[in-house]
Amino acid sequence: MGQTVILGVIGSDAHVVGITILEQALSAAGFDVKNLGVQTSKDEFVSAAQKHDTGAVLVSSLYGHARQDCQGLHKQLADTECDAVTYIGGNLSVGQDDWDDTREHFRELGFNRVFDAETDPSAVVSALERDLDHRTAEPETQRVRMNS
Ligand code: B12
Repeated sequence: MGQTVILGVIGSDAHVVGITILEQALSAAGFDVKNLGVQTSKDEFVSAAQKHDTGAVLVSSLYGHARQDCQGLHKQLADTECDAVTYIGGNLSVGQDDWDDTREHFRELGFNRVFDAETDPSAVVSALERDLDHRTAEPETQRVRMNS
């Protein structure tokens, strides 16, 4: 089993399709995904991160309230001495805000990486593999049958 990754949709947000796709992609890549589902509070992210001694906390938000919902999350994680990498992704602002400003805002909140709504799940897998130095199991060496 690979490293544990916590995944969930923060706040009152009920958009479930994105995290379902991410869960499938991350599980297929060998991560042990704990999907907290939609409408997950900050406290639930923090206690799940603590309980599973997770390598990464992945926060999803689609409905436009991410800025408010994520306030204080990193302080709560730090208070529990959680050193997981944190990513956020989805539709992170209301309307057509400038993406550079949006990314900068979430970096300032403490997120290690910020992903937009066009994110391909394979990009998330690659980033996590790099950040967690995640190594997928070596494929079994094929035995070569020697003909006598
Ligand atoms: C389907 C949908 C709904 C469904 C959700 C059904 C369900 N249970 O999932 C329903 C009808 C319930 C709904 C409700 C609402 N919705 Co809606 N919804 C959508 C819609 C059309 C598609 C979302 C979707 O499933 N996309 C497909 C998945 C695969 O993509 P994704 O979610 O974006 O996820 C990908 C990436 O974003 C990224 N990603 C996502 N999360 C994360 C996390 C991490 C860590 C990473 C790395 C990547 C990542 O990777 C995913 C895979 O590629 C979008 C518009 C759109 N085209 O995106 C609006 C949209 C998200 N909804 C919107 C709104 C406003 C609402 C409501 C507030 C409307 C209302 N007034 O009631 C409510 C909110 C209800 C709530 N409490 O959440 C707005 C948000 C606007 C904003 N942010 O500025 C959008 C953008 C529509 C719009 N253009 O206005 N919605």
